[in-house]
Amino acid sequence: MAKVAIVMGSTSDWPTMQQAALMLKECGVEFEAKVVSAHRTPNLLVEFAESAEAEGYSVIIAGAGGAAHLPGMIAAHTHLPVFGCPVKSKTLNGLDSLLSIVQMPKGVAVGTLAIGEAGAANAGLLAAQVVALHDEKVREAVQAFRKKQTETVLANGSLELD
Ligand code: RP5
Repeated sequence: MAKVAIVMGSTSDWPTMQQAALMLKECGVEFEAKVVSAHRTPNLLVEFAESAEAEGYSVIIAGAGGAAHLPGMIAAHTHLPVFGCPVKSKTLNGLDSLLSIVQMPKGVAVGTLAIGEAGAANAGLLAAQVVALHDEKVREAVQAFRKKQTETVLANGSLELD
């Protein structure tokens, strides 16, 4: 089965990136999560990205905050699809992370998600949708998730005064 890698710049990103993991779990997609820092472990980044396909990964989700170079540098070293998650930073609320990830030069692609937990969850969902292209079980799980979500919204859509 296709496997997804979730990498992040620091253990401090895990509370955010966990949302990607939870979504992949919900969709029945196998994943592994690890810390790979663009600045603190640059050699590990190259090693990870260059061996990702041989390791069995089909999609890479990369989250980082601040000077968030991890997704772009991973994309520079692999042809696998990379989804970038801007983690909310303490000083600039993640706007720095977003701008660091989204402005890739033409020719090296990162699919950038929203800042914070919603973006990380959607990175998991997008990765599951990619895997679902060739996996019937994951396709059914993605559809079931969306159906349940719609039903929940419809069931709770009537509002009244407190
Ligand atoms: C980035 O620096 C990480 O992705 C993290 O969001 C940020 C802060 O890292 P820590 O100082 O919390 O380890 O590389």
